[in-house]
Amino acid sequence: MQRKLAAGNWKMNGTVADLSMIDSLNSAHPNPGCEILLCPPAHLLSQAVAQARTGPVRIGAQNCHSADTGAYTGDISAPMLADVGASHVIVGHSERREGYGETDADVKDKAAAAQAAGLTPILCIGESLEQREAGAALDVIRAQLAGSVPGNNTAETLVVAYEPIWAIGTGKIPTMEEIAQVHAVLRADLIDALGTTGATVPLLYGGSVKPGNAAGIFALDHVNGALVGGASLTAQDFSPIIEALS
Ligand code: G2H
Repeated sequence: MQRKLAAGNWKMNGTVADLSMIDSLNSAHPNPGCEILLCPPAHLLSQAVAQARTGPVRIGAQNCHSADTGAYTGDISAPMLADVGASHVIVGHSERREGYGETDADVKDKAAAAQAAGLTPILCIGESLEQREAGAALDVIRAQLAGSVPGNNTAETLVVAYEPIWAIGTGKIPTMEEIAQVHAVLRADLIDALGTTGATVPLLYGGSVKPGNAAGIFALDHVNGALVGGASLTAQDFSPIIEALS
């Protein structure tokens, strides 16, 4: 059985005042049927961790460097994130792959660094619209999975998120059949690569998940939760998504 995870990715949004959302989620979901994770920007992590302590909400980061320390101005390492109490870190989001040229090898190194620091990487993969229209979606995501998953994994130390790039922040989502097809292929590949661990690694869908479409997506086989962007910025939007998964 896979763990269920509702993960919010705030991207470059959020202020100290917005962290009050953590209190709202902690009181609204005292015993949730899924893990709840919020990934605010790095400057809010310490305070978010402190604020989350009284309930089930956990705090993750949006990126890490693959080195532990060094002359990397502006970067943050996985041990630093663990030091402030983060539990997860997103790696390989398409906004990092596209905007910062991160390759599968970079993502694999970051995921391995996260695991070595005791963090669970949420490893993102997904095809562009051009790749989907060319009929190459499955080949692209399978290659990204094969190239990005680090060597040593347990069901507790890896989460994979399928995020079609064209669905991110656009309000468009694939058909339920398309999501189900991709997740079935990813599950099979994870089992091939990781054996029994691959059967239990949580597989998330991400890309324009909203209160109105979450239940339909969560009903699909091999969908164990969601990586949510825009709809994770307020408790009003994120709570019903958590409830749909619980
Ligand atoms: C995809 C998702 C969060 P949104 O990037 O990872 O964002 O839900 O806004 O499409």
